[in-house]
Parts: sequence; structure tokens; C-alpha cells
Amino acid sequence: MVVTACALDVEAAVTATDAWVRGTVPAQRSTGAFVTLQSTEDTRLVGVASPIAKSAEIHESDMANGTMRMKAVDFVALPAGKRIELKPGGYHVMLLGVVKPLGAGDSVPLTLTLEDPSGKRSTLDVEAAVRPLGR
Ligand SMILES: [Cu+2]
Repeated sequence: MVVTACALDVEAAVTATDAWVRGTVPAQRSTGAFVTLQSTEDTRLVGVASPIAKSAEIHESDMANGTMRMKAVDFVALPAGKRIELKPGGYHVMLLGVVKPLGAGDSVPLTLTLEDPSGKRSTLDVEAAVRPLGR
């Protein structure tokens, strides 16, 4: 699925592809969401929201002393023309307070908030397919 946001007064067009969310088990309240983004102009991903989660944070994973850790970051830079992959082990969206189990066949609406260098914000709606655990 390809979604492109293009506001009339902003030159940047951001394309989102391969959006997916990791499936959950019944008691699980958080999970990761992933998407590949490409912008025609320098842009930043500054926020994410979803109706299936109480909140969402942008996280970055890194290895420290052989352990995978993650921390919240304020944004992900989307340099002009560069494909930026949010993926396991790298940048990802953390969905927190997930309100229902997510399984195969479900899809999760995500609203991405983008900010151009002048600070002007726009949103991009993406539908992310759930990938069952273990794949
Ligand atoms: Cu995370």
C-alpha cells in the first residue's frame, strides 16, 4: 500500500510503504509498528497516533553491551530523496496501551505527523497490516 501526503502550500511529498504492526498475544499492551518513508524534501517524522493505542512513541533501538535497548526520540529525520526504514532493531513506532489483541488479517490505522524545516506540520494516514507473531 502506498500513501502520499501533499499539502498545497508545502513542496514535500512523503510516501509511506510496507507499513506493518507486530501481532500481539491477549495480555500484551504494547507492540511495534514499522514503515518505510521517503520524502521529496527534508522532513521529519515527529509524531504518531493510532486509535488502537492510548499513545505512541518514536523509538530507536541500539545495542549496548550485547543487549538490545530502546529509547524514545523526538523525531526521525527524513532527508530529501532518501528511503528511511523503520524496522525491528532500528527506528520504530511503539504503540502503548494497545486496546485489543492484534492478529493476522487485522489492520491498524496510523496517523503520522510530519514537520518541514520551517516547522509546518502535516499528517499522513497509513493503514498498517498486522503480521502475526513468529514471522
Ligand atoms: Cu520501542
